[in-house]
Amino acid sequence: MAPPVATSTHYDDSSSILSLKKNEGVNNKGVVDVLEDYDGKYRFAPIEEAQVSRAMIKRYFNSMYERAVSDVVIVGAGSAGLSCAYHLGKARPDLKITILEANVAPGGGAWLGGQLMTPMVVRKPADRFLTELGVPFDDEGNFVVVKHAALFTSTILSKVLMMPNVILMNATAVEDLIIREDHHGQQRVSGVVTNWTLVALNHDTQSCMDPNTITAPVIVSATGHDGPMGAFSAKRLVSAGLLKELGNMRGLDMNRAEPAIVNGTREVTPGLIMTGMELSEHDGSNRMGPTFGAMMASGIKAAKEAIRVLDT
Ligand code: 48N
Repeated sequence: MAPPVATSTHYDDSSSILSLKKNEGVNNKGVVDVLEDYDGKYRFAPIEEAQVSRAMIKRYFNSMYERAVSDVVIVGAGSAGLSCAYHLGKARPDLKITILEANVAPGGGAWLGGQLMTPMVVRKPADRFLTELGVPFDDEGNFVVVKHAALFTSTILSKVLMMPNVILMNATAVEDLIIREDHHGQQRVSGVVTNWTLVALNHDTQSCMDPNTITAPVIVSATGHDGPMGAFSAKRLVSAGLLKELGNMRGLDMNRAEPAIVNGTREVTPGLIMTGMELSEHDGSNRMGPTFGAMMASGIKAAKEAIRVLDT
């Protein structure tokens, strides 16, 4: 008996498949018949569960398909990664920028100031970035204070997510780097290996769950210092033999740490730009503790470096 022939599935959202009659819930003026009445008569437009599922599936998996080849991948949506995405997305609206964030909640360590206290300190001149974003602050002379760190993070997150050329894939971990020889015979980072974070955290509880990939000419790594997934690329460069050893983050010294991170932001290996606190693990620079100006300025510098690398 001949094997069954696979039929291509054409998804048709017409009401013929769904139980809803076409235009059900539309009144005689062609307007969806809803009622925003908080006295017990609130009425939504009707919907089918399948419409909700398909609305999400179509958009998410279209973006996965489309971003399998990106122009810039930013690993980590903390203050450095988001500052990079903002500056890059604004300066180069032609670029397909894909942010990968292991946590469900992006933002990294920038939801709080220090020791769970909420105000965020930013040393001048990084306050100019806050002004550009429209984040209000108290001016204390050499530094400014944002009343709640979440005000900075939610503002930059909303601006980045509103950029048409930037997409964020949260709950998505980078598990490895794609490293191959370029036409000069040089080892070059050319993409990332990805998996759902919950899968990445459970590899030894299941049989093999292979990853996915995203290729791009430039990867910006902003995975922060220590922690379960922190300093990911720095550690991977060591195990791949592209970095002799980790510099390991040194003790707290605000005045040394912040300029070192900003000025050290660079393409640490062909195709990979490193920014934010991950650099302190790569280079062995000091930590700065609860001041965030260097993360913003380092992210902006990483964006400028990405444009330089793309344009060479
Ligand atoms: O906020 P972080 O950890 O990193 P940065 O560099 O953006 O900002 C650092 C800053 O919050 C500080 O640490 C402050 C200034 N303190 C300094 C100090 O002295 O202590 O964001 C990194 C993001 C996080 O959201 C991680 O979940 C994510 O990167 N991440 C990853 N995402 C995808 N794949 C991975 N492998 C991965 N590893 C980390």
